[in-house]
Amino acid sequence: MIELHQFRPFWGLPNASPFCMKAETYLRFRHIPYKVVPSGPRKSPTGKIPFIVEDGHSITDSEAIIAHFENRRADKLDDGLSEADRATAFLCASWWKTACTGRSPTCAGEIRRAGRYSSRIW
Ligand SMILES: N[C@@H](CCC(=O)N[C@@H](CS)C(=O)NCC(=O)O)C(=O)O
Repeated sequence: MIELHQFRPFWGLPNASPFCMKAETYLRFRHIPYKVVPSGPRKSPTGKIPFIVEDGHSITDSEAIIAHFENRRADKLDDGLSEADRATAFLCASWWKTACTGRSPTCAGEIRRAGRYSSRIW
């Protein structure tokens, strides 16, 4: 069984960490069996959570966790999305990461990168 190491539920949310919530939402969406192990950054190999442990191997970073499972699948998460939808999804994900890490108050770079996905809307 895959172990998902993350914070306990908090503030009425499944998780106060957007990264933990993202990883858990992905596992639920893909119907991948897992069990939550309440944890914290100090227990993580990289000092950040979430991380998973599968067959004794750990994977940290929500993006790496998702990529780990997506690489095993023929059907991809964004199959069926239009170019415009892909661009919007990319923009939202990029903005959210920027907002969470507090790196930049603007989305200019993300908008330009999203533009590469869809010449029709940018
Ligand atoms: N890029 C990582 C970010 C994970 C992250 O920043 N987690 C925070 C909790 S929301 C953390 O563990 N912070 C501890 C620290 O930075 O010391 C991911 O997507 O999983």
